[in-house]
Amino acid sequence: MANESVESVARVQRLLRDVVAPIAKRFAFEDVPSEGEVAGAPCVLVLGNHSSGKSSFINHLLGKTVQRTGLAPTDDGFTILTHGAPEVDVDGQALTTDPTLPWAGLRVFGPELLTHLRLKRRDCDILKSVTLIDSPGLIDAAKPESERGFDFAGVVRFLAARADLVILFFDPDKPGTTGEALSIVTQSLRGIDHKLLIVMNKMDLFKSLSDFARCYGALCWNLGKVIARKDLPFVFTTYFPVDNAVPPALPADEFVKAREALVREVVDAKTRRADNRITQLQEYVERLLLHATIIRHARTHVRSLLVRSFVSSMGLAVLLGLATWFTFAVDAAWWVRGICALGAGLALVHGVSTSSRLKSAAQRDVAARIPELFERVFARDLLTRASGDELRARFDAAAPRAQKALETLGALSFPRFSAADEARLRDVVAREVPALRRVVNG
Ligand SMILES: Nc1nc2c(ncn2[C@@H]2O[C@H](COP(=O)(O)OP(=O)(O)OP(=O)(O)O)[C@@H](O)[C@H]2O)c(=O)[nH]1
Ligand SMILES: [Mg+2]
Repeated sequence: MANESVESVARVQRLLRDVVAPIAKRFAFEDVPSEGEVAGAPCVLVLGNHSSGKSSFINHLLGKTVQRTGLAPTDDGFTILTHGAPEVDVDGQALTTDPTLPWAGLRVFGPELLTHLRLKRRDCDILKSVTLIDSPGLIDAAKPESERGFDFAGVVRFLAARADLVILFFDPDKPGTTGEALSIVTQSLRGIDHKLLIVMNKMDLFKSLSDFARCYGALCWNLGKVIARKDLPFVFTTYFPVDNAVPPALPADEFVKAREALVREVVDAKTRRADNRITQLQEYVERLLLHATIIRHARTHVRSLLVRSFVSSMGLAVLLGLATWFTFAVDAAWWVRGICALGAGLALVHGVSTSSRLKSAAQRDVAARIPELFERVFARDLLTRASGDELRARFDAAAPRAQKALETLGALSFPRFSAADEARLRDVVAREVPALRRVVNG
């Protein structure tokens, strides 16, 4: 790696450790990417429909059969392929507890994922420059977490955020119509267009040009519905030579060129690495800023509710207290004095007990009102910013975590999100990130 890239990766690590991590911790935000993750080898994540040829593609890259392939669903887990000898397989438990490996962050997805996760160390040339990740096939309906056993969309989001290249496979059988493929593109791959490559595989299966055109059109149509861009990304139309396949009916030259271009993209993933680490830092800080801002407003909302209720119930107690004092001053009848004193006492008790009840109710309530708060607080930005959609997408990604933090810990348990902390984070995005990009891109 060029010196500039090494320096910038080290700078990203320092910023995450010294500036960003302490603020993330204060606001119960996700852990910052570990130093191992930031410094780890370039990584390519392969996703796609069940049986679309992901494992065949990986075997093609490796130059030998490492991954099992077949028409029945063959992979129900994630396989990380890295370089090394001797060739060993490491299970999910071991690979997420090994401090020398950058995968400890996957433990948050629970033990069920660990049984669907393995690492294969193989002595293949391409693995010297990239780590490859094979994944379970996407299926017709987005399965709920209970069926997959772990948060599949979350794991894909986690891996995609760390990958330098994400390759999404489709095949003529299901050109983008799979429920899970569409939901993965909308939920987990949002905001990573810059490193997303789309592949339409098994071109050798087409018998005629019209079949090809219909399938290609269907894929673009379906992607157009979920990719929030004016222009569609380039689609690599290709096929991989597999055993017992009949020769392609359509002229194959362009498909072979696309295959070679795709392989080149994988080999060159390392050139994207420093840039992706900077993007990862930027996106993390932007998400954290939004998370802390949501908590700040939730906290202010709860506090002002409490202050208002306290002032109104205490106002009554103070008023009745003054009235009691007055009745004593004018030496009113004993029963008038008694009623006033009793009223003041009751108002005081009521005020104190209401505010403690209100405190827990308001904290529960504000967690559910986050979307409403967001619309109110960011109303101007959502209307006037060219990137209003982006802000909304970032909110959609940040809201569940903020909601959970507020529900479990309560808005009042968080410290104030100070102007100094906010300025520190904004400085990373506005000054440090562009400076790092200038160093990397020359
Ligand atoms: N004709 C043809 N067959 C292919 C091509 N790529 C893969 N296949 C075949 O399609 C079947 C599925 O391929 P896999 O590589 O196992 O697909 P996968 O995406 O890994 O499938 P899952 O792991 O089950 O999601 C296998 O029988 C492959 O031999 C291709 O380009 N053309
Ligand atoms: Mg497979």
